[in-house]
Parts: sequence; structure tokens; C-alpha cells
Amino acid sequence: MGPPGAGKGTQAKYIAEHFGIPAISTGDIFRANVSDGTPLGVEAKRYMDAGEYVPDEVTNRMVRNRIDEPDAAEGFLLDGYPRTLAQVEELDGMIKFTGHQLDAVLSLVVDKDEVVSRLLQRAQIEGRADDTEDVIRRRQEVYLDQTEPLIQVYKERSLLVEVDGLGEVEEVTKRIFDALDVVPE
Ligand code: B4P
Repeated sequence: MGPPGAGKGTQAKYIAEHFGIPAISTGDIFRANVSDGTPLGVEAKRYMDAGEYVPDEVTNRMVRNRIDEPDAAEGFLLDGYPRTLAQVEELDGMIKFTGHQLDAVLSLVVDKDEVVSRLLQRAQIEGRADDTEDVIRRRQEVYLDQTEPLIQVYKERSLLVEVDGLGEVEEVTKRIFDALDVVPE
């Protein structure tokens, strides 16, 4: 977890690689569907371009289908999911059904100014439609309103691992591995 631009996608790759499990990024799956022009992509694009969340039913169905795939049988890392209380409840159900358990919920802590500057920088490199200043602001509001309260939910379940997301990418990765008590190869 973490605000938009906290580095979830960036760090998810390293963690998943270490554990030999897939990193399931809802943002990446939506973007792949948008670029393939699938019906899911057409629907998701409307919300993403405005900085809004894609509706829970659509997102939940997509994640359910993805974790049913064989490569997720031994475990998986979720990047950018759950983002709403309804998604937390759905995930609880999915996990119970598949016999998995949540080992940890990682939260990357990065201040507001830093994330805006990262996203504006990414805009110049990748040109993502949701990385304009207005949309970034809206994404932050949606995050504060819908996702930040989930941090407390996972804190109460003693699953939350908070990591400072400031600094070089490698430094953040090291902090994550230290916090998870993992020795990287
Ligand atoms: P995401 O793809 O999850 O977008 P994000 O929050 O911007 O990404 P992230 O935090 O992963 O940032 P990144 O590592 O790329 O979601 C996009 C949209 O999809 C949402 O707004 C929503 O519409 C939809 N969506 C996704 N999941 C959903 C859900 N569950 N429910 C409903 N809707 C959903 O890092 C950002 C930039 O910072 C990069 O350029 C990176 O290179 C840079 N960076 C990373 N770490 C850095 C560091 N340590 N120092 C400097 N720069 C760094």
C-alpha cells in the first residue's frame, strides 16, 4: 500500500522476484487491458484518466480471476489492491476460499510533495494519461478518502509493516527486506 507514486510497482517487482511469486498489479492489468482495447480496458480507462478508482465489482472480479491462475497457486504479491474497504472484504473471502493467508501488508510512507514530483517526472518519461497535475491531485484525494483508512484496519490485525519510501530505490528495497526479515540473495 501507499499513496499514488509511493513506489508500489517499483518495489513489488523486487519483492516478488525474491520470493519467486507473481506480482499482481491491478494498475498494470488495467493498463494492459486499455492498450489492448478490451471491454474491461474501455471501462477502466474512463475512471483511470479521471484519477478515480475503477468500480469494486470490476476490480474484484479481475483479481479473483488472476489469483485463480496456476502461477499464483503457491502465493502472490498484490500491488495496489485492496484499495477500498469493499476490496478488503472481498480479499478476505478469496483468501479463505483458496486456503492462503495474508502474511504482511506493506505500507510505503512517502510525503505528498515527493510523490507529486515523482509522478510529474514519470509523466515526462512515460506519458501516462493519469500523471497530469490535476489528475494527480484527484488521485491523492481519492487515496486519502478511500485507501488510507485501510492502514488502520491492517494495523489492528497486526499485519501492517510500515517502511519509509524516501531515498534511492535500492535503499527502500533494503528497508523492506529488513522489515520483512528477509536476506536478499
Ligand atoms: P497504480 O498503477 O497502482 O498507480 P500508482 O499508485 O501511481 O503507482 P505506484 O505507487 O506503483 O508508483 P510507481 O512504483 O510506479 O494505479 C493506477 C490507477 O489504476 C489508479 O489511479 C486507479 O484508477 C486504478 N486502480 C489500480 N488499482 C485499483 C484498485 N484496486 N481499485 C480501483 N482502481 C484501481 O512509482 C511512481 C514513480 O516514482 C515512477 O516513475 C518510479 O520510477 C518513481 N520512483 C519509485 N520509487 C522511487 C524512489 N525511491 N525514488 C525516486 N523515484 C521513485
